[in-house]
Amino acid sequence: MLTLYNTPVSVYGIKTRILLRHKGLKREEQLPPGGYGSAAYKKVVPSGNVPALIDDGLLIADSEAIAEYIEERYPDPPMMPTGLAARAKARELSRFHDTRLEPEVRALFRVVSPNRHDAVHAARQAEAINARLGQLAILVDRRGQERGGSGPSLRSDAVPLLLADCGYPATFAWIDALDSALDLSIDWPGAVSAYRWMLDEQDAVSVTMAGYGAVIREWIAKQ
Ligand SMILES: N[C@@H](CCC(=O)N[C@@H](CS)C(=O)NCC(=O)O)C(=O)O
Repeated sequence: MLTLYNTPVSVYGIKTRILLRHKGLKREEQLPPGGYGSAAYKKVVPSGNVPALIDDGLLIADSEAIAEYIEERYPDPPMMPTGLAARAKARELSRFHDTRLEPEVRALFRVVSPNRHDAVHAARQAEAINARLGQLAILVDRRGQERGGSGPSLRSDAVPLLLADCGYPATFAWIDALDSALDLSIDWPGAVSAYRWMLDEQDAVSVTMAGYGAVIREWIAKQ
């Protein structure tokens, strides 16, 4: 049995839950003692962040490290394509989520409270998110190969869901919720909407994401 330190609202926690569900791996979830970033939790996970996974006594923090470990330790069903180029492009897609798109979304958390409303910051982040969605459209649109898009086919019947896909559903849900709360005028490129629908058709995504919109709205209402 795997142990996952997680909080219900964590984007990277949802990313890891989707991965574990698709792999058919059972987990026991624990809230970080004292909350994430607390001294008590840092005694267990030195960086203090969630998610963190314990497998057979081995503790791993960071969702990317967890994902790559799980893929090597539990290779069935595979969640990486075959071939050097496709594997490299899959890693690129995964890093794009964690280092490009999601940080622009997270930057809105501090202005979501009506008491801390900042229209200039919200407008700047909306522009940044729209720019990132435009870049993502190129990455997920296979026709965009010559412009740096995915190029080699990443998905197949044997690999319908990639490690790289698992972060996106939660971030897309946050964009929807923040767009409603802050009126951001988000533009969803057609290729990103098609990618999103394709992900939603995966059981691991639809089952894991059920109820997450309500968790986000509750978090926003509490700010
Ligand atoms: N790159 C990390 C990011 C994880 C992350 O930012 N987690 C947030 C919750 S969604 C967190 O733990 N924040 C508290 C902290 O970093 O101290 C990963 O992929 O796991």
